[in-house]
Amino acid sequence: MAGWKDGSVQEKYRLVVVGGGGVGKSALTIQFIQSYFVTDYDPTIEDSYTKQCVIDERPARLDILDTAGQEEFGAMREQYMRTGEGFLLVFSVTDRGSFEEIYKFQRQILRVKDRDEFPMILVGNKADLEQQRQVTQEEGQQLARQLKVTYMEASAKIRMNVDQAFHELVSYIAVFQEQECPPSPEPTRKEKDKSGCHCVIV
Ligand SMILES: Nc1nc2c(ncn2[C@@H]2O[C@H](COP(=O)(O)OP(=O)(O)OP(=O)(O)O)[C@@H](O)[C@H]2O)c(=O)[nH]1
Ligand SMILES: [Mg+2]
Repeated sequence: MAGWKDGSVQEKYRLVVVGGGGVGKSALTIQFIQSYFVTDYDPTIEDSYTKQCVIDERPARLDILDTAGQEEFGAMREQYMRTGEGFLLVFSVTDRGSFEEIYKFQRQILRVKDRDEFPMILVGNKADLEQQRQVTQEEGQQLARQLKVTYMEASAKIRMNVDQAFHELVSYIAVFQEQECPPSPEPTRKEKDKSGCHCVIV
């Protein structure tokens, strides 16, 4: 559910930014929240941010978790996957390895959520570095089709598709949550819920 138990009527969404080390998760998040580009690389352990915005003409509060890409900080992964309501799967178009890791992140999210589908967006970051590109746009699109998510190329540096990626994810979460059956008190509702949920938007 979007709402928390504080009585507020405002929609709240918990977004999680995942992907390999150095792909630009923090740079995208900080560009989105604070509108500047971080040039230094300071590996993240875990940072959270809040942003108020209007999405699909509705006020919303986004709680964004910027996670660790580096494996040694990956211990909290299952925990944030459990609480996240939508995920940005980020790789760098200049780093083939980060592209190949995406599948693993998606599998883990779906396993933790016990779902076949869940709100996610595939983001190919660092699209400004055309000369260093190791993943083509077609390959990104192909992977997205395979994962049943939308693909967006982005650049935290030139602020390309930054707002769009976050906003689009929130729209997917809203659609997904509307399609969900009314929340049941048991945390382990399974087959019934799954049947009605098709949140693929291409
Ligand atoms: N040219 C270019 N550089 C970028 C872009 N996004 C991030 N970078 C740079 O890439 C490096 C790593 O960026 P981070 O945002 O720290 O990467 P991260 O995914 O948060 O890394 P971890 O926290 O270790 O998981 C930094 O030096 C950034 O300035 C981009 O869109 N274009
Ligand atoms: Mg980071």
